[in-house]
Amino acid sequence: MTLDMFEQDGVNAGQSELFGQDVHVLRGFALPYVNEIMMALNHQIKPQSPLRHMITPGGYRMSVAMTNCGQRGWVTSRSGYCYADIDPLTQQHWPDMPSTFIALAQAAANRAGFENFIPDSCLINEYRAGSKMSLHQDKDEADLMAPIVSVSLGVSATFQLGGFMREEKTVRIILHHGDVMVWGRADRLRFHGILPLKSALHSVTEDCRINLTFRKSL
Ligand code: MD3
Ligand code: FE
Repeated sequence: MTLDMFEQDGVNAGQSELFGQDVHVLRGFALPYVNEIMMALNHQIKPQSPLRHMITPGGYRMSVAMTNCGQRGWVTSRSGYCYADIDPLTQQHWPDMPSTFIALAQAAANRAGFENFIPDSCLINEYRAGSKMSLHQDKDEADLMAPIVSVSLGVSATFQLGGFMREEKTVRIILHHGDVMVWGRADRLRFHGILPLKSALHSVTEDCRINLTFRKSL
């Protein structure tokens, strides 16, 4: 077990990096929101719609544990993936999207030049040592003009940003606690993934990485 370099959290806060035309990395942008996010996750969202390992259409158990909040949630099962109004685990609506989540997603989108972003879905991904997300495209959303905003919390991870075909070469971007990515327009359909998470500890999330992905699903 290594100690994630949490003493470095925020050293690059306020910096903004641009990859390609429309992939923005806003370093440390979420730091002011972390306490409220963790409170909402632990006391509101996870108790109501617990994290679970979903099954892919191919029959594999995802190594990332997931849940959602907001009007719709992204789900996968043997019968395919989709956005669903009802949590298949609880048979209830997903937990409400906390107002601080919406405020963070909108502020990040505005900073990256995407006005009027109103997410109706927030996917919550929990990575533990070894969890990964293979290269894929996000293309289950009806409106491919809307951006996507993703928030990284806890243990750092290596993000892979590829091209528009799986075979194209990828660049690696390390995402730290508090970093926010916003992408859309020309880069909306790029392949991307997360390399297997290293075993590490972080003062806020202990042994995991949490990613919030805000989308407009309809
Ligand atoms: C796509 N999650 O849930 S989001 C997902 O960190 C997912 O959990 C990852 O991919 C995670 O579908 C990464 C971040 C992301 C960032 C930049 C992109 C996806 C991107 C740029 C272009 C296309
Ligand atoms: Fe994705």
